[in-house]
Amino acid sequence: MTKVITYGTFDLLHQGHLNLLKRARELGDYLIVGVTSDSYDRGRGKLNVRNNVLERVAAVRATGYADEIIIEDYLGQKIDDIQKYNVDIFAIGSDWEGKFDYLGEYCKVVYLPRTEGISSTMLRNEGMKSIRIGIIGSGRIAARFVPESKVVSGALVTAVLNPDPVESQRFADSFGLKACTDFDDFIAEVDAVYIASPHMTHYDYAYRSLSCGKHVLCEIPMVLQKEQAVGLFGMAAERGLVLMEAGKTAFFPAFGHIVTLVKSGIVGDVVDVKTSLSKQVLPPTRELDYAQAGGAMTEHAPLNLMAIFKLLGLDWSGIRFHTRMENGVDVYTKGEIDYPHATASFTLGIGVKTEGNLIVSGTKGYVYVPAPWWLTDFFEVRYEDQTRNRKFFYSYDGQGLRYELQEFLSMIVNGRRNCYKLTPAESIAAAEIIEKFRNNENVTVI
Ligand code: C2G
Repeated sequence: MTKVITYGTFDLLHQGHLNLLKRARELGDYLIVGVTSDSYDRGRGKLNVRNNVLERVAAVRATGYADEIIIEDYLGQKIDDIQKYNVDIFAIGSDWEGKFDYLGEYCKVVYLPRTEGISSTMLRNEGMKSIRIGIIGSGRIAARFVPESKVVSGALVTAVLNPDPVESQRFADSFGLKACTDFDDFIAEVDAVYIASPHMTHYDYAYRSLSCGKHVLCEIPMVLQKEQAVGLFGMAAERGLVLMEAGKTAFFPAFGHIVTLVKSGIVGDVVDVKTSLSKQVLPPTRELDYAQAGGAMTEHAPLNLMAIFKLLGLDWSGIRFHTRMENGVDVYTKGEIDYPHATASFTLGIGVKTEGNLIVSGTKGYVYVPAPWWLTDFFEVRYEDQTRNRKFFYSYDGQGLRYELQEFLSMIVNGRRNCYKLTPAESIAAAEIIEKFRNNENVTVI
């Protein structure tokens, strides 16, 4: 009996897939189809897959060509499968020509002709008009955002707003965008906005954009007061718009895995979460400017609080801060948060250097995420018995901003209005804690 194996995502199953499966089946007597898992696809940069793995497996089964269906979940699995299932032929479409020659050591490799004129990407884009995105602000993060947007299907950055005409034009020229200096001209050009302007301008821009019926993705910290956050999320809900805080790490593949592993009890009950993040900056810069709400808290608290909230929830009861101030700006702040059955702390610096790791301590073991934890692609679960330690790697692509944008777009396009990766309640709680600090509540100056 000749056994054939082939792999694919098989999203929005189409004639090209059918032809491929039929030809693969005809190469032998028994066809195994490896359907990629959702997390494996995300890991290899396929961010826009529409059908989930169960739907894709069902679609492949319905073709009648597969004698057996398996799930492909990790890099290198093909070699394992070929040996495990005693496969004679590995078949794949000719768009992969040459890429799988290395499997020739284990079985015969056949590249089958690809069907021209049809693809999942084409079907995904069909009837879907691009979402025109305007960027408010033209600084460092805005410049990183534009290239990232190119890999998210349906995203089209078209305009930039900066009241300074020279800045606006410079940014627009470097990315081929329309330069705007007036909000009304700008907002008329777009379906959604990405707010990447200085902190103090976020609320006003978000409010005005939502008032004009536009979806909003807003950089951290979204706002500096709880009531402002409550107001904006209320407004978005009332108008059926998406409002999302761009806490990038919350959308990283590895961070999502840490949360799900911890929730499933891999370290037992969580008793402590400790996060730290420092980025030293030199004057003159916005981060060190009191008038622009600079400081370690406004700069770094949102991501660190996000991690604490995701791991311990929102039923915290108290918070204390210790801080070092220079020229009215906190260059170092340590916060301690009380939970009914746990403790949490964050250590943030812009004028002080600390280690930048994340440690989740539990009754059975702990998760260690090395610096820079907020750009997570690796973490380790450690136990008293070191032989049980496990390391996990989940790479992210590019600058990592594509994941938050992909979620934002997916919510808009699919009419979904809830996002579990970073919820409104979590963003509101972050704003509340930043506000407490700025109001000097429980702050000890050191
Ligand atoms: N295919 C085809 N003709 C098309 C489109 C796709 O023959 N018009 C083939 C592909 O070449 C592949 C299979 O259909 O053999 C599945 O394609 P995808 O769903 O795009 O999956 P892919 O990303 O190619 O997965 O481990 C996964 C594999 O490496 C490939």
